[in-house]
Amino acid sequence: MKQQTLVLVKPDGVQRGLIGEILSRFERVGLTIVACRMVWADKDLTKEHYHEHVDKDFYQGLENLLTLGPVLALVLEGPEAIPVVRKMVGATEPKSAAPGTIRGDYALVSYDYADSKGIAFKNLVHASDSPESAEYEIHLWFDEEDLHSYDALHQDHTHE
Ligand code: FUP
Repeated sequence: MKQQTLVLVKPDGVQRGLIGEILSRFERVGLTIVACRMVWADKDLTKEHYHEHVDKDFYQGLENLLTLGPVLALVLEGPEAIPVVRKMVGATEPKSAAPGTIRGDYALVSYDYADSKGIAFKNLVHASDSPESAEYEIHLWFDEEDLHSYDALHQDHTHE
């Protein structure tokens, strides 16, 4: 089942110069990039994106983090892309994210540490967690006409 999923390389990932490292991992497993856009999110877009978290204690920190600088917004496509990308991104808390995942390899902060400082933690990437959130998030960050589905040359070997 082919799926599309929304990924954000968040401002911490962009400012650390990790766009290339992160994108190459997604390309390497055989996912295709069907849309890509650099966006400096404002508070309204951040609220819409993280609408589930607006009432949480950590929301202000999360908003500060997402609006700190531009993000790279991407739509990735492939068979079961939503769970595959979540697996590659790793657990929400970098301290617990397994080595080999993006968060586990490039970040380290824990819930306790972030809470003690009153900050949201910098975990580099966002990835949609369900078909419903992917549908909502893709159309929040992109217009339908910006999505370009195509056949990758390696498709025969990765998923056909
Ligand atoms: P995820 O789907 O893994 O990005 O995680 P969530 O949707 O649960 O959380 C969204 C963002 O809020 C995470 F990227 C990190 C941040 N967060 C905190 O900073 N502190 C918390 O206690 C929980 C989440």
